[in-house]
Amino acid sequence: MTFSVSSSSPQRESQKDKPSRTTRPRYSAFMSDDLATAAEWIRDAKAIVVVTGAGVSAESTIPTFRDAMEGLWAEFDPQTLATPEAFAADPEMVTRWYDMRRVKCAQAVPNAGHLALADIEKHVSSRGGTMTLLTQNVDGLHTAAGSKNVVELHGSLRVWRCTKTGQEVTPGPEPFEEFPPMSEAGAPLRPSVVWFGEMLSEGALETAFAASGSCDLFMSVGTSAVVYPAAGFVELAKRAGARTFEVNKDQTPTSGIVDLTFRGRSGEILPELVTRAFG
Ligand code: BJW
Repeated sequence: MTFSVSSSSPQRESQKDKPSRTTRPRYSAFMSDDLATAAEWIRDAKAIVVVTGAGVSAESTIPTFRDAMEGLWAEFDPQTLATPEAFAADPEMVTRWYDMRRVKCAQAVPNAGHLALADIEKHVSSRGGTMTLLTQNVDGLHTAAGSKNVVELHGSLRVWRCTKTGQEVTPGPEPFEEFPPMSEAGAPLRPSVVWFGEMLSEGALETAFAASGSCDLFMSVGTSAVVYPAAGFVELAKRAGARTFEVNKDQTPTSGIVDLTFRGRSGEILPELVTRAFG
């Protein structure tokens, strides 16, 4: 296991990419203290909010959003493809990209990070508390891992909808045969995800703002924290007095806001926190 923790100390950042010579955890006693602190926060919390991003699913072999451009797609910018304008200009290309990702997601299974978050929810609920999992991911893996109170902020890649009637369908796991795929009403189907410039669902927004503004612990996990409104929830929680921490392989804009940053893989750090919190 190779991870480090920082409470906004730049020196500790420099340990980030050092190779580990042994299988022993690399964190020092001080770092271990921070893990113990975060575990205590989890154990004590009555209302937890977690915002997750593509990094949580990276260990389930799903490329992160900004790394999703492999092979034939390497020359494209994901931020340009994930727009209504790109779909209008070239529905074939955009739906081919989404279908490739859809099929990959259908084959993926939850990893230790997803399972740890589901575990935390179970423990918190059993003590009468709440946990709200705000995910930017469209892969459905949190629900597959057993998380119950999941808000899919950016929609779902499993669900597609008719661009004429709005009717939703859940296609089988095999690749589409035509691009764009057509609905029963004879119009192109599009993935039921939220593209740049589109509004998140009103219900998702209401839940996310209310939960972030009233939680006592906020965790940001595996997100580059550059896409709004999701990137803003941590500040809302912090202003409302919540304890905050981040789990990410790399530094993000959130790193400078939170009380603690754990630098490493969510599939390693989250299970470690669960073990320390609940045994
Ligand atoms: C690991 C790891 C491991 C790797 N362990 N970590 C305020 C200010 C400025 C702009 C705006 C604003 N409010 C709204 C906007 C506009 C826009 C926006 O935010 N633009 C920014 C780019 C500046 N937002 C919107 O348009 C939103 N709509 C909206 O607000 O409507 C009203 C409005 C419109 C216009 C103007 C103003 C208001 C909609 C946003 C929808 C985003 N949709 C996407 C696509 C979904 C479908 C799809 O998947 O294709 O959602 S974009 C993309 O980014 C996707 C992701 O959910 C999202 C976040 O990415 P994420 O998950 O963080 O992934 P990565 O790849 O970026 O990062 C992975 C991270 O994991 C990295 O940090 C790694 O280090 C880490 N990692 N392995 C732990 N093992």
